[in-house]
Amino acid sequence: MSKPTITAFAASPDRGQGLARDMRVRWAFEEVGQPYDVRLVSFKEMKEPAHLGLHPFGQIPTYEEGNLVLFESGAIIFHIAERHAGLLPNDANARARAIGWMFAALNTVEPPVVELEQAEFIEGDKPWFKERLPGLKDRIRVRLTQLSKRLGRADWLDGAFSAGDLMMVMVLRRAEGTGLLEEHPNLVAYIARGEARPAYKRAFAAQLAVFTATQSTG
Ligand code: GTB
Repeated sequence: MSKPTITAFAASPDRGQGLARDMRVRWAFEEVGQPYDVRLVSFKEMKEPAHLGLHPFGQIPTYEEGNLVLFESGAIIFHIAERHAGLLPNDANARARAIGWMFAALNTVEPPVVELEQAEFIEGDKPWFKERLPGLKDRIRVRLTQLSKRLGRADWLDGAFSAGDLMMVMVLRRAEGTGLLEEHPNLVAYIARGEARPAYKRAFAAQLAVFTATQSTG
């Protein structure tokens, strides 16, 4: 495999908190020990033809490796996990379940979290937002409660750490600041277990370095 290149925000809107979706791809690379390059793109560049040729929706992250171009963090992590040991179990059924958790993170847990985030961003100053907020939070609360029950006292969602956990931890991190995670101490501990992994720490430091560099150079 030639060294892959991914794209990430040149100017991190989260100020280095590791919430943008290149963080999950960086973490996957670190878990499997695959070196990678990063090309930083501005918001303007993301909407220009060169980047749109890689990503039809003009977003990050993208993945380039030889002739292969991928977009969508889920597809990229699945690709990395398919080609390297360490993110998906060998047993066929366990592997299918781990992939199922990746989809659950992206399709079932992430949407209400993103909906709240976007509503705050787009409608936060509108008179109706205050009335909408409890409903938006309840939709997240339902999923967190169900997830918390399923996780119970286990370390990871289905046996050993997998790409399903990687994706779920990153999705849960996006709910930080809502006050909802704190209702489930086992989910808070689950996120902390993910963040304590050496691969996570290396990925976090790498994306933080982008923010730190842009700060120091103005
Ligand atoms: N479904 C796609 C995937 O999983 O790859 C979604 C990709 C996506 O939303 N990318 C975002 C993007 O490029 C960056 S991650 N946005 C620019 C655009 O659409 O024009 C989302 C994100 C952005 C900012 C923060 N933050 O500041 O905290 C967190 C997450």
